[in-house]
Amino acid sequence: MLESLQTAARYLKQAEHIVIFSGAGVSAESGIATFRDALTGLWSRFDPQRLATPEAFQADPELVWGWYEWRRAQADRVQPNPGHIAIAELERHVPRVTIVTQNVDNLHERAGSGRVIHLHGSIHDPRCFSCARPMQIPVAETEPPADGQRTPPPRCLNCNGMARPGVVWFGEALPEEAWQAAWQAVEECDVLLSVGTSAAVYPAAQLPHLAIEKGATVIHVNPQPVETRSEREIVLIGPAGKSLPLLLKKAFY
Ligand code: BV8
Ligand code: ZN
Repeated sequence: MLESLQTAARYLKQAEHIVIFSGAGVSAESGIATFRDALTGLWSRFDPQRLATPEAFQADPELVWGWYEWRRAQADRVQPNPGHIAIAELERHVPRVTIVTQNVDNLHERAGSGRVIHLHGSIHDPRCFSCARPMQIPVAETEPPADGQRTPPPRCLNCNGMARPGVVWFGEALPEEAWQAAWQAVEECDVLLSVGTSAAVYPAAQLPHLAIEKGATVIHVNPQPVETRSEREIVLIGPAGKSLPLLLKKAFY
């Protein structure tokens, strides 16, 4: 690990433009379960890939809306962790930093990161399922029960349609502008820091491969081993909340 940390720090120090490609793992130490663990209680018997779809919402809006409201309340209750904070601090040392997240929480923003590209939308931007009009829906005052509850989605004032979470469900296209901006940033970067993702979801998971193709160095930060295919990939095994502060210390202090 030490040798890879030193090598990674050297690339970070020389970088002009870094892309941080983050997944659910970067929010794990804040207490937000990763996508696959986000199904407890009421939802534990569901497969997330089946629940995070327009079909599931149309079949049972109260079940799906309840799941997202439980997750939204959880995201509001937790704090950014040292991993998010180290990522925000990078902007003080590297001329150009672009954050491309698969996450639907706003912990990068709350840690102080400037521009954050959300490939899979945001749980904080509900909108009307029918007319797509943004809807301001305060998070429930009362803490949702631990095992979650079915909740009828509020109705749109414009067309009486149901509120839906502002996330990209499986089978839905990624926001065009976000995808283009992410693709361009990855094409131009010197280093792509892939933090806390199993890179199992497409098209987002193409981005680290694009970085390698364009000659960048890819640094993976993950407690689990990551399979690599190029000698320009470095793996730092460990939780983001520990590895990222260490990496910045090595590179800039
Ligand atoms: C699309 C929002 C087309 C919702 C999410 C077959 C092959 C290839 C593709 C497909 C296929 N069948 C279907 C598809 C397409 C599908 C897809 O990729 N499916 C996969 C499962 C095979 N993709 C889509 O449907 C996409 N759309 O293709 O549209 C189209 C085009 C035009 C017109 C119409 C349609 C849309 C995908 C977006 C889905 N929405 N999120 C919600 O959150 O509820 S994805 C969701 O799952 C998360 O956002 C996350 O990105 C993803 C994975 O979740 P997790 O596994 O929890 O997180 P992650 O992968 O990041 O894993 C956690 C990692 O962290 C682990 O590696 C772990 O070791 C690590 N970790 C843990 N602790 C720590 C840590 N790391 C660091 N520190 C720690 N402390
Ligand atoms: Zn509407």
